Amino acid sequence: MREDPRIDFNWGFGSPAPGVIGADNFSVRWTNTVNFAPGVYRFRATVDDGVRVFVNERLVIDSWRVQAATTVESADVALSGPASVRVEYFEDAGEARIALTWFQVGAAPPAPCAAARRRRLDGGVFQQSRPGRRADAGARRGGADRLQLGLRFACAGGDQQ
Ligand SMILES: [Ca+2]
Repeated sequence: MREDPRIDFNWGFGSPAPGVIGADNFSVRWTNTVNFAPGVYRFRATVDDGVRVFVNERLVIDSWRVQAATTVESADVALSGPASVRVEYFEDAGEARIALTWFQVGAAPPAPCAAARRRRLDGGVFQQSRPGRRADAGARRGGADRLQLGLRFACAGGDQQ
């Protein structure tokens, strides 16, 4: 195990760990949790030979083959907050190289329940907070949280709060 600050290696005909790993026929797996600002991202890998990239366990780049240096890009991936990123790499023979970057290509898409949330806000979410269990909980935490309680309620069934 070792830590690399970034994935950007050009080992050429050499080994990633001389004396430990040979120059050919090896594989590497990097894992990390990355905190993404809400947005739409693309992942890009330049690789010789094969690479697979998983984001939140979803395969976003699949180029698992023997090949000369090739640049491959994922489709758009919507992310918000921490996401697991796993990169699997293998070298068959000859030159070895792997670089991974990602970049934002757009603003965050609306959450699944964002429209419902807006409707609820327009309709006066504060009226949801009449005396009762939820209102009591909100009152203890202050007005802002009372609004949040209403939002959570509005989004019940969605996968975002
Ligand atoms: Ca190679």
